[in-house]
Amino acid sequence: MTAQWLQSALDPKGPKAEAIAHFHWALVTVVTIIYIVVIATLFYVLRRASRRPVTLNHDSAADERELDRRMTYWVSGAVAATVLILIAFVFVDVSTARTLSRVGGLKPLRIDVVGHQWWWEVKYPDPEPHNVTETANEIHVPVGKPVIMFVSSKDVIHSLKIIAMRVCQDAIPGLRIPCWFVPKQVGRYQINCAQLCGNGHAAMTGGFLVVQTEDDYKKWLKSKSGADTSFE
Ligand SMILES: [Cu+2]
Repeated sequence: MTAQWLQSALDPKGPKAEAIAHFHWALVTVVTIIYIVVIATLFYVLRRASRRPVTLNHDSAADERELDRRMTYWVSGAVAATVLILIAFVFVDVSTARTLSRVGGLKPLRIDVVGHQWWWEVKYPDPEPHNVTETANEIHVPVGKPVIMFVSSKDVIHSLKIIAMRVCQDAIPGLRIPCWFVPKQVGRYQINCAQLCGNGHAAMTGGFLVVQTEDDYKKWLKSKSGADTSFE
């Protein structure tokens, strides 16, 4: 299994990533429609103005009043439409934020991820110390299960970024910051560091999130620790 050579933020592999992708496409769609309407109106007005015969009495008081009336009408309409669109976006924004803050499940898999110059340390905690599993640069998770990662750093500020899951969490020394995702598709997804963390920063793209079937995940965890891999 190889990693995708192109990491796309528009190719979501989990519900959190999907919520952000939907928000993105809603914004792009509305903004594109507004752009087309504005440009079409501009061309319409230019065309109309160029065809209108030049009259010498256009500055009469009656014409002025009519122009003022029309301008007030159009500007008021445009302002009202803008306010309505902005209010609609506030609702979409809040609903997306609610989706992002909700942990998808009561019993998520808990993983500790610690940034180092220049690699990721991954720990699978277990009440039995001898069952704690540790890996370097590979986060293995079962498909369809919610995962909470507690992100930290040993040295400088790093940022754990998994584009396919829309995870981007700063790793800060002294803090253990939770972030979550639910992987929806088996695969191997690149991990990046999104904070310039020293001259080996580029090497931190060597990490991968490996999403496996539950059986494969259990086999992998067992091969690493010999532990009972039930986390439900
Ligand atoms: Cu880094």
